[in-house]
Amino acid sequence: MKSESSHKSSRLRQQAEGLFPGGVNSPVRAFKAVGGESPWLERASGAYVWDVDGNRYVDYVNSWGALLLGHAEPRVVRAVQAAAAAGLGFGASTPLELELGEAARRAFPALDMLRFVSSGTEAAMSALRLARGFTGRDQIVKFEGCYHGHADSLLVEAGSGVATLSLPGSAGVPESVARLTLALPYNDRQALARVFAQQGSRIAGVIFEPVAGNMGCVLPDPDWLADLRRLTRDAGALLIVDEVMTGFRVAAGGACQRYALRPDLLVLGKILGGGLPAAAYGGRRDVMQKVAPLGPVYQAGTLSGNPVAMAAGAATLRILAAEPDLYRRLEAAGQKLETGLREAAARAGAPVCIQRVGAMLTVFFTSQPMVRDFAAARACDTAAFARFHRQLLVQGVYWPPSQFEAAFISTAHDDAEIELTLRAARPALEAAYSV
Ligand code: HOZ
Repeated sequence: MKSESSHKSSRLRQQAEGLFPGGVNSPVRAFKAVGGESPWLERASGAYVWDVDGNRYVDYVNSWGALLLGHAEPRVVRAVQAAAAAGLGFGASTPLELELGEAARRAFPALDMLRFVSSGTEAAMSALRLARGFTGRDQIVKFEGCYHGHADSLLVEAGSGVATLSLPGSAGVPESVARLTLALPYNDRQALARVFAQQGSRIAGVIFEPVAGNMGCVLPDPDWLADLRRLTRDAGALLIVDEVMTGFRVAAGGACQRYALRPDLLVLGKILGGGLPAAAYGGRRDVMQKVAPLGPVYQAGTLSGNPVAMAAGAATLRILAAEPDLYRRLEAAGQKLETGLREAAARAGAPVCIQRVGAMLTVFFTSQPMVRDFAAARACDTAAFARFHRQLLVQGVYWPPSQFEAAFISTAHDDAEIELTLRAARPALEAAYSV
């Protein structure tokens, strides 16, 4: 149980409110959707984070999924220290880029070539520009509730913070830009077929999360995945798989491996950077050869391939490659958490729908048997989720502060942490529906 102290956190929050919009540098962490006060964190180790008031929490945010090996993994930290000591950045090529690039390509055979950037937003935005530059077409298709960062074209019917704050999109995105993005319901084969029948020849690319994590964890229908590949290929449009969340998480080779997907372009981030800001886009050689300086599609970045971030990513991928048993352990931990949460919900009489792929999971507060799309996710009882979240936090469990985000398990989440979570979950599930 966490102590009642939140004195320093409160003081910092007040100071931050005058400095940062909403007191934060990214919206979901303001806890607007769950209420209560967000703890200010100052250190972390393994499965735990500590706030500035000395309270400890089992962490299921894990830097929004970036930390598959848990916080401050010693081998990753050592690699970062060595790289930092050798120079924080050069704005020039370094051998570490090759090491991480080759490791990414081994995991994702669809990556004939890739380009490093600094964030998932940048990677997805660049992949779209490339799809448009390669095909000479303007129209993009995305799916409601999927989130691909905050580039203008992608803030249409988006998940994550946009869904958390119940926004239809974002102010500042010109209507003329938004009109070039078609948002279809996730998993809807008819809607997809209709759009391709009507305007397939105008579509540059289709971008999607192969397991959605930004409307909560929503699994793909295998037939829909097959349609995506077939329809894009037949129409000469590019299939862009956004594996920022799922890459290296749902399998060593991400959702591409798990669902046998062969995209034209792939977007990676989070685990790729081992906890530091690194992301990438890549894919078919003929497409990537259009990127500057080889081709006419321009994209650049001072911090792209930053050696400290490359070192963190390379150390992480080295560990993943050396420990193939790691995904079996993650699956077992995910299974234990899911089963325990189901039992706790049944005992508490709390109607929930729990969806999981490997080490990512969401507890949807709904009596629907399955959440297949954004409409179903949005129909969940977000007030019940908020009560669940607040109770978990009081008991020392830091769950993602939105119904529309996935919880992430790391290899540092052992039996002790899962059991602590399940002990906290029982009263939290009871509290969820007791008003
Ligand atoms: N969009 C990220 C989660 N899917 C970050 C959320 C935040 O920190 O506000």
